[in-house]
Amino acid sequence: ILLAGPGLLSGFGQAPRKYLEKPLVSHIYTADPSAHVFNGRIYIYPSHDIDAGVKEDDKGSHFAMRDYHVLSMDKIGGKVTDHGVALDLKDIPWAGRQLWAPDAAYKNGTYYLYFPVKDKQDVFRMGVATSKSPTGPFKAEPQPIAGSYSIDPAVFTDTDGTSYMYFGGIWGGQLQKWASGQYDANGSDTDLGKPDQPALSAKVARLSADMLRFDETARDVQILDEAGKPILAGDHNRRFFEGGWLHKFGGKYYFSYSTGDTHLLAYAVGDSPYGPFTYKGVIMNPVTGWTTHHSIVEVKGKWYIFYHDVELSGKTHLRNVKVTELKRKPDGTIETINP
Ligand code: FUB
Repeated sequence: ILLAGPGLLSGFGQAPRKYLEKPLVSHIYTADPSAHVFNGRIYIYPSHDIDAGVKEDDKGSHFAMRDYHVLSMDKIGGKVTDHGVALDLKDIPWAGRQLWAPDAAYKNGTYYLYFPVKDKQDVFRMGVATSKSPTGPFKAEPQPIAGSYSIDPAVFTDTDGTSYMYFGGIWGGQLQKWASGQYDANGSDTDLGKPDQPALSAKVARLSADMLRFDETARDVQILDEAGKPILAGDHNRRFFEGGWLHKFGGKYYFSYSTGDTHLLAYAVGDSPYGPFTYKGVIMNPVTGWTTHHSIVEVKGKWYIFYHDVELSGKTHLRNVKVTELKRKPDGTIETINP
């Protein structure tokens, strides 16, 4: 965990940058911010952290969230509005527990909220809920998305209008339990224990035109090193852990993600939404707290990264969302942020 402030870290050859780095709200705990611009306004779809009194463990059982709030603001640095409960666990017919990191999308007059939650058998699935307003309330579909599993949905819509969902997370996110194609309840709670083998991949699936289904079986999001070889499972500084996000810049596809137990946000670049993606570096060094989870969005010609740390509480399961500017070098590579 890096304890230095931005003032101590400004001398690494980077141009001076303005860090906003204040919790966006402090009346509730928020995490996993997925930010979008809809009709010129910035909307943030975070997890709503609570202290549910569940003992901390490596499966993330203490992240026992029960609803979502949507936040919005008219500009970066502007007043943040909390629009109240947008979706409640009790209104999702198939859900058991743990509403984790959501994302949202818009198409043809409807807003879609995508969310991971454990079903009544304690298996993470992805759900979708709809609303005519970006702030909800959202109505959940009666069943999870068929073929979905694990956590951390991130929906990217390409310039041709095709939408894709990226998802997955190892350890408590259960991705490793699907390695055979079927859920293995007795599978590992961490990874496959094969450090010399290619790491487990995030998944991507094209969404149907109505945005409610997968249009194909989910594929691997391959991350390669500069030599074109898959990043290995033992390479904890570079392998995918959770919290994937896809954005497009300069005609290239940037897949960014959390490395989990090494607490980095890393990224890889490809020529197609399906990849493969070549590892390029670190977007953000560790924040205070165990997890970090981000989204990247363009607002009025500038790029921003939304992320979280635990400044307000000092507790790993009570997080607060923040935003800062994302800067690129002339070749399109991203400057590493020292939060
Ligand atoms: O908020 C619960 C989980 O913590 C998310 O799904 C992960 O990405 C991590 O941030």
